[in-house]
Amino acid sequence: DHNKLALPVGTTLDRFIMRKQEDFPYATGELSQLLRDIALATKIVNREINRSGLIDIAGAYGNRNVQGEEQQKLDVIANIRFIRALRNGGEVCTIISEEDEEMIQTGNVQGKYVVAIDPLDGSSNIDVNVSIGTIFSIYRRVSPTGNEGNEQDCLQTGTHQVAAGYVIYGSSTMMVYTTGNGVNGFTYEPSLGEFFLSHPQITTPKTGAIYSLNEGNSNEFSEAMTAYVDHCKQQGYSARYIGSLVADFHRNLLKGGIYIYPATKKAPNGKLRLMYECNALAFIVEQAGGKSSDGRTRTMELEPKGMHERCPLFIGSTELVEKAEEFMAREY
Ligand code: AHM
Ligand code: MG
Repeated sequence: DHNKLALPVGTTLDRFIMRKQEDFPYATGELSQLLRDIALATKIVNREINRSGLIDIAGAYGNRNVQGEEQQKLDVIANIRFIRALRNGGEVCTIISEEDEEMIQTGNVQGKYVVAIDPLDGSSNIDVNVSIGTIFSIYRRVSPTGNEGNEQDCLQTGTHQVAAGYVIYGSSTMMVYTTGNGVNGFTYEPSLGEFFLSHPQITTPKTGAIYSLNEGNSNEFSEAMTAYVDHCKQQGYSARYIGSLVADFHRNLLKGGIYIYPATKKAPNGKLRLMYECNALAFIVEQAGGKSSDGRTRTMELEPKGMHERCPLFIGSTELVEKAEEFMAREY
């Protein structure tokens, strides 16, 4: 059965998506098209990001774009690019975006899919030339086609994701995604404008020696959380925190480790968003053999109540997440 053979390193993303579709004999190709739409938008956003350092220089000469508008911020540009690609692609009826309070109707009422996206995460890192990312989840709509998508379509639990991925705009640009059959990573070759398979079938180490959280908030931690951080230090783990979720997650996925954005006294649900940050990474980490929870409940089983809802995030190597959950379960 040739379809089940692993595809070689160097396979282009387009070819990879096409070949994977052949694994599902009744697939219509719509999900494949949707993934290609996202990849296309990613290339455009990548180009904008790479030029971002020059925008201020251009600005200093009073440059405006052709419409005479001031240059927009990159997270706004990324949002526009992804929405446009998903609208033009036609497979998506409704989008939830970190950048928009309300759901976005694409007008494609026949579209079978719903996308939740953080178009540019970690945007406070742009101005200082540090890695940033895009995060996305794809769901099949539950309401019948022919109408706009509704809240029920947008507020499914993470277990219903049909695909999820992220893009890291780092020293290289990479796209990592899953359709529920393992995780694959593709590295962008800018001179060719193509993503190539570079990290086939990613598995995350069962354990690791990196812990990633914002310890500046430690006065706001619960006793259980403080005890777990002490445990990490006693174990001699390295602290690594970029402050850019995708970059911190990506490093830990490859090297083994745990990323935590805990509940704090000021922010009892933490900071990160369930629908377009946590669920996607949870799907990926589980597909790579790792774990994700809010400290108690599996992330993908959390019942979403709102599109922009927050939840604590404990994600990474299975042994480390389980140990952290043990601490969180203790009474203090
Ligand atoms: P953003 O969506 O406003 O960009 O915030 C999300 C970012 C994550 O990338 C990162 O992990 C986290 O915020 C860092 O938060 P903090 O600065 O509180 O440690
Ligand atoms: Mg974000």
